[in-house]
Amino acid sequence: MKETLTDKILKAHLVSGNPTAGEEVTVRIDQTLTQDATGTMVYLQYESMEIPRVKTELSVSYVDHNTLQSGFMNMDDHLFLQSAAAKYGLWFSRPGNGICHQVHLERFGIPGKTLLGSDSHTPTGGGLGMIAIGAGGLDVACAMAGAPFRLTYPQVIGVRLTGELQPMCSAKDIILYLLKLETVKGGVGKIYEYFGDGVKTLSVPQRATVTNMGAELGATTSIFPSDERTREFLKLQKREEVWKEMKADEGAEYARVIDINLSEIVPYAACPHMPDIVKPVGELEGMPVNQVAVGSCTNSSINDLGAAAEILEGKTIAPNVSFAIAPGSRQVMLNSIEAGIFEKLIASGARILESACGPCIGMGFSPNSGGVSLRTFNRNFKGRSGTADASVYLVSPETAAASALTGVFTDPRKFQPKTHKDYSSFCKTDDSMLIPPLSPEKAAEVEIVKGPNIKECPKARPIEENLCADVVLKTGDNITTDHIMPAGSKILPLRSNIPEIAKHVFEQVDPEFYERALAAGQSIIIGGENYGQGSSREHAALAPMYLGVRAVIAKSFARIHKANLVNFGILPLTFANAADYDRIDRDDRLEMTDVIESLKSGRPISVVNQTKNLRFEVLSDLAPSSVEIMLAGGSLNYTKKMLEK
Ligand code: MIC
Ligand code: SF4
Repeated sequence: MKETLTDKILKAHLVSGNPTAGEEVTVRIDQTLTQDATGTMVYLQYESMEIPRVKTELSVSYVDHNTLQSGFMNMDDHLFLQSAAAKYGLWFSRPGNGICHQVHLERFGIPGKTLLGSDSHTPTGGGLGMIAIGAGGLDVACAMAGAPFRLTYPQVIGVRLTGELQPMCSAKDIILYLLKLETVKGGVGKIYEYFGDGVKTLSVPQRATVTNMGAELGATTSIFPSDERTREFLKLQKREEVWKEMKADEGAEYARVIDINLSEIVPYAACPHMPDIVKPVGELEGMPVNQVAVGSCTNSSINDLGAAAEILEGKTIAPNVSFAIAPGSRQVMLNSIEAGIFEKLIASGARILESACGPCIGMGFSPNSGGVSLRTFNRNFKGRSGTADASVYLVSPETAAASALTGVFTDPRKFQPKTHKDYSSFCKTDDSMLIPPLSPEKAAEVEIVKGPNIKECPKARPIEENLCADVVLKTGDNITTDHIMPAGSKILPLRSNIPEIAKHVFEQVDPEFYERALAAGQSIIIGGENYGQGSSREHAALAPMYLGVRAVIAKSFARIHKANLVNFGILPLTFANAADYDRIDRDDRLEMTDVIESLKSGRPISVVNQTKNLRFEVLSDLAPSSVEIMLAGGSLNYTKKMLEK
């Protein structure tokens, strides 16, 4: 049979199950990555499994999110993570070394391997021909402990690229165009596999921009073949020995094929407040801009900074614009200095930020009230920038730079710079901020350091046969994990302290949620379509669990969040008849009976709305193992038992 690249890699890693779209399978994980904001919980959970050393081929703990250290909490977390990495045999990427996805691509990714990361943009590794999947922290902890990763075998969508990008049009515009076509929920249960003649025209960092932001499609991941361009990239990274060719068989069958002619791609922008509200930049031209930022794991390679620098060379940004850049890694920063890119950017008026997530997650550089901010990032959810009423547009580095210069939304094709260089040969590697794993003997002596803000991870409860609880919140469609568990510089430092961070659950949606949920004791949330899209943060399940949320009934769920709900013992259910959504209100009392029986037999669960005296049915499409997890009281208990066996 002619196989897709996805099939080849997944089948080579298959541990159990039938590799057919929609079926549950488990796969072996070769590499893992964590970042600090999700990582503290990961290592607390790993610690409780009592496994002396990680069982993966390679695991890396990065610090890139919480690097704004106003107070002791963040640095305490960094030291905890450093000591846990030393104790359990991981690499540690020190704060300031760069964004996990950028550094992993440069220093660790290997074509054909599987990578599981506790961050939703882990699919960046797909740019190198890896199956790189974002997951909740607990799943990553389990993978480090040697457990295979459970996933629904995806549908493989082929994206055939032809033609070549035109000057000033960029990889970001390709993925924005795809988001326009497919929407933020179009990719649930799917892997986007790129193929065709156009592939070779894209460098690895360009491919990584596309696979990174494929996360916004809701996809399991995205992947490019590993070819001569991949070899070139790895050679520059002095890692050519890990290269191998990886591609789909000629004539492989995809569930569906999307054709994209790169020559027809124009500059696009995702408009407030969703990555799929995409318009050509031409339609937005002339709108005044207050702020511009180039960086994030989507667009912070040397060529991204170089493209911006070429537009700005010898000129000064508009007086109404504040312009910042955050290089993706120290390596990118050092090479950009050598290539003269930094000089051009600084001379044009750019503010230089640290190599970290920074403004992407609301860690500084928040826009002014009601401000318009153009960012080369991947998410523009309302309030994520730290300014509730700001309008954030997601654009390419070219559009960002052109608009910084003019002070208004500008199609970059108006600026054809004197030079248009490929800077990728500026590639001195820099591992000075990477600490390798210790030997098992030395690791055994390491003491794990925990500051006072690091509190134990609360435990899930097994589900019960009957559940009677109030609806504490009813939401609309596309609720993101940023709505459920906001981030930003004030809340992120509480990631290691669930009782404290729980006070902020749904804060922007309903400021009284916390008090009401606490008072209810146990409760149910009603959601619309694509509930829980966006980040992998398990805090969006953990903190509601801590507040007594026992079930979420929604029209549909995003993949990672649904898995996180199961991991922490919250039942994800969908309406058998979507119209029932309209017949429930906040504060209604719902009663479910025979829950366990129905889950096991796959029958719908019957729900009585006691307040309205109505009956309706909800469905659970949980695989048998997920039902087992719910019965065991969460994934940690379940995995411990499995590993003991
Ligand atoms: C994000 O981009 O939303 C984050 C912050 O990187 C998250 C992880 C987190 O919340 O810690 C993600 O994408 O998974
Ligand atoms: Fe960091 Fe932003 Fe990338 Fe998330 S999307 S990993 S916050 S740079």
